[in-house]
Amino acid sequence: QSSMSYERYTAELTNCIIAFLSPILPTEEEYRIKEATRRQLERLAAKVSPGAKLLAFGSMANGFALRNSDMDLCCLINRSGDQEVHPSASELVEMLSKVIREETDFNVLALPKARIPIIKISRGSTSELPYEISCDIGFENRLALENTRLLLSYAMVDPPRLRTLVLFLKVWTKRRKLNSPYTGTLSSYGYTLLVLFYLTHVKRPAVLPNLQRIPPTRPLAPEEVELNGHNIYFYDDMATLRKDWQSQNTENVAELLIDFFRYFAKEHPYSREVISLKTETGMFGKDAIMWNAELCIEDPFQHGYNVSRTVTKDGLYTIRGEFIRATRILQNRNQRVSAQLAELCE
Ligand code: 3AT
Ligand code: MG
Repeated sequence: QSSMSYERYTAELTNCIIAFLSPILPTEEEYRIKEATRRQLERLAAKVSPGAKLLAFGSMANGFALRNSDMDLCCLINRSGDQEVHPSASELVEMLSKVIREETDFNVLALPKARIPIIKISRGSTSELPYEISCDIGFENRLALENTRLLLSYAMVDPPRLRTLVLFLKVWTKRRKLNSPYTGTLSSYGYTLLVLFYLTHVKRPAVLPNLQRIPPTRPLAPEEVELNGHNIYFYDDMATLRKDWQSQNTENVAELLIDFFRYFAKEHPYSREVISLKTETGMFGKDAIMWNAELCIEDPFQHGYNVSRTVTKDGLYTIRGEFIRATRILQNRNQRVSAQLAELCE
């Protein structure tokens, strides 16, 4: 096939992907209702601990949300007050879940004994409020707020391509049942890191710069560099970056998606390398002790922490099988692009 027809094909597939996503993005109204819910819960948290804040993280805060995605909330306790002793996360879970039960109509599940104590709340949709709410409240999870800000900053560097790719992969992984860390596959956060790795470190010319390796242009306060012993620095002056950094890569979303599937189907050295966004090359060699999991993706901030530790041997086999299937479907040009997308997400 000539390159012209490939160009036309990928342009058409790109449009089709954008059209496919548009009806499943959250509406303004959904954002408003979720924000109102956050504020309602924040008022209740302040009753339990004066000055407490409830901040959104995850997809509702980083620009990678689909319609009806869960809300991830993080409760930050005001520690500047004069109280000597602060309640533990488990105690906060007990206290706040009680107040939420008493004062709202949410279903509340408190998990004070979990490794990371959280409150899960939910409410079905009603005729007045046609939105389901499903929300996790955690405590003092400041690293999650920072990695949310990192993802948001990447989303702002190249909104059309990165956002479209991540959103499409989210739909695809959910429809193909590859998005369940509890049963051996990978979380949305993990897939998002794969896309960032691919766009920053695999694709040439790179689509994204490595924000964690661009030197700061102003003096930094200590709390911008370190959090609980983790280096959380990344370049976040997006106004300047958008002037200074222009990707030389002109590929469209479909070309990038096809090559993403091909790379993770056939090329990625799963058994040898750890993916690590913050490094110069995006990878370092596995060692037998720390990095012995099937799939290794180091968290951008938590040194030595494998985001994909939930992925089992079977899980990775399934995921790779799906990358191969996707590559095959997108190679079959006898189908219309809309039919390709439908088959891909069947
Ligand atoms: P959905 O739209 O809910 O599918 P999401 O973007 O909200 O996707 P997740 O629900 O997977 O992503 O995760 C929400 C946030 O929780 C993202 C990140 O700040 C934190 N997080 C999730 N998984 C991990 C992990 N394994 N390690 C560290 N942080 C994590
Ligand atoms: Mg989420």
